[in-house]
Amino acid sequence: MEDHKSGYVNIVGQPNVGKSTLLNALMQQKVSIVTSKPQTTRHRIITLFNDEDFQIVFSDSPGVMVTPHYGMQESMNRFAYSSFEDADIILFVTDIYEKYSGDEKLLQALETVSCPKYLIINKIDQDKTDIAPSLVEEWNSKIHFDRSFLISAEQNVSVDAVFTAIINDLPLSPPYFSKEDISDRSERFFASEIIRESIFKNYKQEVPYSTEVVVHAFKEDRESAQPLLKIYADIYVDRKSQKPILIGKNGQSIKKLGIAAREGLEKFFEIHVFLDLKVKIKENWRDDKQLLSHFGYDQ
Ligand SMILES: Nc1nc2c(ncn2[C@@H]2O[C@H](COP(=O)(O)OP(=O)(O)OP(=O)(O)O)[C@@H](O)[C@H]2O)c(=O)[nH]1
Ligand SMILES: [Mg+2]
Repeated sequence: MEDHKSGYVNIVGQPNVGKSTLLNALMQQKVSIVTSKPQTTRHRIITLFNDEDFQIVFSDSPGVMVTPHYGMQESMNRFAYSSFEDADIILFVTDIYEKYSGDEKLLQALETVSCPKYLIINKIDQDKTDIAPSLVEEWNSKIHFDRSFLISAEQNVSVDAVFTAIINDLPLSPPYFSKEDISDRSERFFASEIIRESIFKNYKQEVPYSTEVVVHAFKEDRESAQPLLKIYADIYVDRKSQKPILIGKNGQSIKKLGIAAREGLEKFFEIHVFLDLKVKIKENWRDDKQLLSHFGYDQ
């Protein structure tokens, strides 16, 4: 136990750069939802990589925003910035499309944090003009990073090098969590995230951003001949006009959503799933303190 290593490895960066994709690649399994839209991740999600000699406490976080518009986004930013407070190692993820950021608050947080920090330039699989090395230089001329990596989280390029560096830099410490655990989040949370991922993938414009998913019943049906997980979830929208959009003509859209979400849930929980989705309206929930707290956006 004296040689045991453990610590918080916190993934931070701007929206859509591939933070959650990197987390999944490091964990070697899907734990965080990924979509092509920015602001997919809304909470800090702790997941554990357990081994006999070490426990990595990974933390995924929302992408930091310069100007949050809703109470919900302010909370997301608070969650993101809290990642600087308990980090043993910071993974700052950016991609080949993002130039040195003008987000002073983010840069200052990166500069002042004293733990090892890695610069991770992602999506090099799309780097047709070989711009990545100059980006490493540019970022390092502004902030001192302890290590720099060019990776493709999606195609698993050099993710192993990041993992090896983490093990090397992880402090000596007993484990923070039970080695039986894989996350600090409940199965209901993961279920609601997987449903939300399908909403992000199936709807356009404002709809994904104005929805919240709450799983209110989650139970394994042991009576049925085949093991079956029953999940009942409410989808909250923040304007009346969005309910018919979610449901679609003759219920076509929500049916399509249900099929996609069920597939994602079955893959994650490795069991047949019955999914019941209801759409409810909570006007302006994204700015309603009480509802935000109810939906888990306070800290
Ligand atoms: N080509 C390419 N695309 C990637 C790579 N990594 C992530 N992506 C894509 O980039 C998009 C955003 O990925 P996410 O992992 O959701 O990004 P994120 O930083 O967690 O985003 P937020 O949660 O919104 O802050 C998705 O469409 C991913 O498929 C990569 O290495 N190469
Ligand atoms: Mg994310």
